[in-house]
Amino acid sequence: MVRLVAAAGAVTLLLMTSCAPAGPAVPPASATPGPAAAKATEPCASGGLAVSPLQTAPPTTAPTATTPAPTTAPPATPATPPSPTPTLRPAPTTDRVGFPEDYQTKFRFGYAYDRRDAKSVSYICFNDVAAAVKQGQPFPRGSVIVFESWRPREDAQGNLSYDANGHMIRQSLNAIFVARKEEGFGEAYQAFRTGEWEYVAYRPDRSYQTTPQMSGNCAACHSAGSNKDRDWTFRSWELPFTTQWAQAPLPAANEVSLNRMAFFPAALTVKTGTTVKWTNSQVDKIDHTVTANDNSFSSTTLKPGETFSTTLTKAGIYMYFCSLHPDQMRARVEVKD
Ligand SMILES: [Cu+2]
Repeated sequence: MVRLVAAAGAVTLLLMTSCAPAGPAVPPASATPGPAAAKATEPCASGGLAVSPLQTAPPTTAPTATTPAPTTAPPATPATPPSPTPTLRPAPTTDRVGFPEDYQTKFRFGYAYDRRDAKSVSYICFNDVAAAVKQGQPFPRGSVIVFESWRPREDAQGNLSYDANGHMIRQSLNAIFVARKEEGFGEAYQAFRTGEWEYVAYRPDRSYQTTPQMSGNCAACHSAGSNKDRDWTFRSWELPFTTQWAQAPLPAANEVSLNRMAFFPAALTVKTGTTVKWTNSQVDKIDHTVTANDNSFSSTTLKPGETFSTTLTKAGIYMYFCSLHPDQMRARVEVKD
């Protein structure tokens, strides 16, 4: 079978949505440029399953940040995370990204990522400039990357449905994250600048989900979770060149995934005496920690694929965070008798 792989990397702009352990193993990132990626030839909309109902999907609620509701303040300890950076970070005042009209027919399909942990499907497409990038190389100016976030089909019990190939079925389009790279872009993000990328997110009706003025969060997340060697994208140097599809594991009972700069589920309830297990994604190649605000438990740095477990013997609500990404990654586990 001819693999049309790759286009470029995928980026993914995540915003504070997701992140979880990985699906298929991916090769180590290479510092040297790999072979030229086979140019993706499939139109964006046909790379996966059915054509995306861009016009008809109703706008849905924006993904919520993982920040859990405040609860009883934990005792002050060295583990207490710093306060999150105020929401309004420096950002562009105007939209220089632009809704990419006709991207479903004119852009190239990059890859799909079934986020079983987050119950979403990430669907990545590139314009021709971005699709022509070679593995290990930065995206050229003029690159536009689209990341559709879909709600997957579930049955009446809330179980995910799969097609004959084992792929999650895209049900409704939630948001269209767009990143554009142009000369001089990104400077407005100041300390959170990620090269020459600027970010915006739209709803299917083309209204803003994340305005330019609020897109500092996008830059901050890419800045914290990626780096210059990856051109500030996520997974772009590995995944699209090896497969056009990946699947994050569905966290088992009493387990939490660390993926895409977030914990899944962000709120977990267990019985007293339960051992809870956290697993870092293998896809994103980002280190994380699992650290309780009150320091009642803490992992060491978890490399991709590594796990941390702790037995929670005392009832209560435990707020925890990633000490490497305290602005983006906060969650909670409630322990009940
Ligand atoms: Cu982290």
